Amino acid sequence: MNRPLYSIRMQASRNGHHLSGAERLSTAIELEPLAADMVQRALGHMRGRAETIQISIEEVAEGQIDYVALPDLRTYLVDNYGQGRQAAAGLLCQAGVSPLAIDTAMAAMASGAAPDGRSMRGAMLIDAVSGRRLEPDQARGVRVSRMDLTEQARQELALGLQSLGLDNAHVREALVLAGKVLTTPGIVAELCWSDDPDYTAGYVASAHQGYVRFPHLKPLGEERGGRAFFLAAGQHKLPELINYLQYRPLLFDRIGQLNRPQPWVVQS
Ligand code: PML
Ligand code: MG
Repeated sequence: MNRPLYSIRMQASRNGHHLSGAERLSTAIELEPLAADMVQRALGHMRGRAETIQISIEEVAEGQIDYVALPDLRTYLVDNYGQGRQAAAGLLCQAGVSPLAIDTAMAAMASGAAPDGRSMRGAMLIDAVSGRRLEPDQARGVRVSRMDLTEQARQELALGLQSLGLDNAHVREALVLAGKVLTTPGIVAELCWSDDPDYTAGYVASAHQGYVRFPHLKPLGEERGGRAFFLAAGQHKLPELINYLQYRPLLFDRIGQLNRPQPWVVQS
């Protein structure tokens, strides 16, 4: 990639509520088309046209960029969101998250994790054992930004996802975001399901399992969704952790294994 790189971020809202967001790292020449795409996305969102769109662009210092590999991707086919959530809970448990913390996250995401019962703009931070919520602002949550793919990794990922019928913005962007979350010191796992009513998929991500998707983690038509990052118990260095998620620039220059979907086998 040519230098310098810029962080470009979009945040759109309607009626004072979060609608859509996007974040990329880009060269100067790509900034204008990217900004135009982001505006289009905010104006054409299926949950309504954005009333407020904020785009911010900041140069990223070259020496700060880390280069890493994306996690492996796996899809387990489940019959419905009930089975999906059970399967997701099983994987989170294996990653060291307690049943209490899993329940806290799923209950909050299902009922709207923000105080007004809507989805949060960013992620919840949850102690992986006590289930205590730790994000300083429970309306906003913590947003992850300043991460992207190198051009070559972007092309490889698009080709690989195409061959699985999965090359859409939800998958590409969530995989990159989860990839950064998994490099964050102090985070043991992530749970996410979409807040877009027509998109029922979600995933669990952890260092050992990689990015594990389920086509159903919520009912069709449901707008409540979001993200929970589970923090290693009792080792909360919140300012450092939040600073890393928001500001540490990360470029993925290698993709992981992209596995064919397989049926979820119910564990007895
Ligand atoms: C979102 O875009 O709202 C989150 C999507 C999470 C699942 C993406 C996938 O299908 O892997
Ligand atoms: Mg969304």
